Amino acid sequence: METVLPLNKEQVAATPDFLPLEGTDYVEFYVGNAKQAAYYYMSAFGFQALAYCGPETGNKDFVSYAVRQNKLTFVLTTPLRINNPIADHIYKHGDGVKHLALKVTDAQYSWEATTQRGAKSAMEPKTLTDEHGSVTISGIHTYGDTVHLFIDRTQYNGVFMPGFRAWTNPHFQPASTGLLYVDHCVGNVGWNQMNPWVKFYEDVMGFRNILSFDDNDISTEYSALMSKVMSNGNGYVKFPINEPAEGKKKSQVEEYLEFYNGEGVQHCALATKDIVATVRDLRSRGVEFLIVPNTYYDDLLDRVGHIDEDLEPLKELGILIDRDDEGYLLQIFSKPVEDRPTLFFEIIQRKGAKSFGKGNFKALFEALEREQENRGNL
Ligand code: TYF
Ligand code: FE
Repeated sequence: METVLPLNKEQVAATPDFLPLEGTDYVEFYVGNAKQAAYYYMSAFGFQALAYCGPETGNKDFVSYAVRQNKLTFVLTTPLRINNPIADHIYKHGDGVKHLALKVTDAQYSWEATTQRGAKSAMEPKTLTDEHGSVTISGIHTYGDTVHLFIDRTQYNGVFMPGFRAWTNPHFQPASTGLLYVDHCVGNVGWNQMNPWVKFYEDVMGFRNILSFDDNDISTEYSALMSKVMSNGNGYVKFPINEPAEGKKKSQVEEYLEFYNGEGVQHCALATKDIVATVRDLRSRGVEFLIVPNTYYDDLLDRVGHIDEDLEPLKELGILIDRDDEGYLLQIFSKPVEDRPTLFFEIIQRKGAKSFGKGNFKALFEALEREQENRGNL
């Protein structure tokens, strides 16, 4: 059963938020080839070159490219030598998300408040300085080898961060695809690990469980999972947590855990104001999406009622629609962006709805199972 646990405005106001977060600062991926990954996110997803660090900037062990589109910043990092933690991460997981960096106004306090509540430190607070000011960073471990960084850039006016130099290529400036910001990032955790991680986000980071899905909501014939959505106080940061559930065959979460060799980020949902234009653009640049059968659209309007968009383009592109009490949302899911069936992206446009597309789970997971089957992993 889907359970919505809304707190009213008074209850929210009465709950002191001990960890104020201003949103996602950036998402950092550890990848086998950062130069080519940066090119992929620029050419296929419409990011712009922003900043670079590597041997030329005094960094002997790894290279990072920061790319940006509106409020979205991705960092692609690759090791230059073996025997380094980035190389070990890639050896174990393949390409994937290492850092979900959160914007704060006090990285020292954020680290103290969370480690005092039981977080395992991943990085003690440190202040990096250059001619543009200073950035303070700290970090704590979350599920798997994933880390939350706290970034305070209130004293900084450079393009990204000390240690990086501005990076542009006047000859290659692909247009934006209209992606705006991170809507949510989902973690896949192991059997019976959802509730411990829910408790971690509650106790250590002051998040609330705003939505829960059990295996009856989220099971097709096979691809069962359970999920709880965690949100910070102001709702800018949302982390759903999935765990596998027993089904007829292998859960999609199990397939992920096997190929990622452990827990990690399953998908990041990227927001747009015009999903039809964004998805059409992404598709023409080579991004591949999961496709639902055309029959999905037969009774769609009976299910979701009136929507502002024409049905034809939604159908042509395979965009899914779902409604809740507050409005509706449009969403679509990419195929994995690596050869392993691990990380993928969701493109989402919210028109009032604050939910996560429960009405689409069946069609979506059946599409996913067809892919799983083609890979021989069902
Ligand atoms: O973020 C969510 O909860 C939705 C649901 O493979 C979802 O996007 C969960 C698992 C999945 C795709 C979507
Ligand atoms: Fe999602």
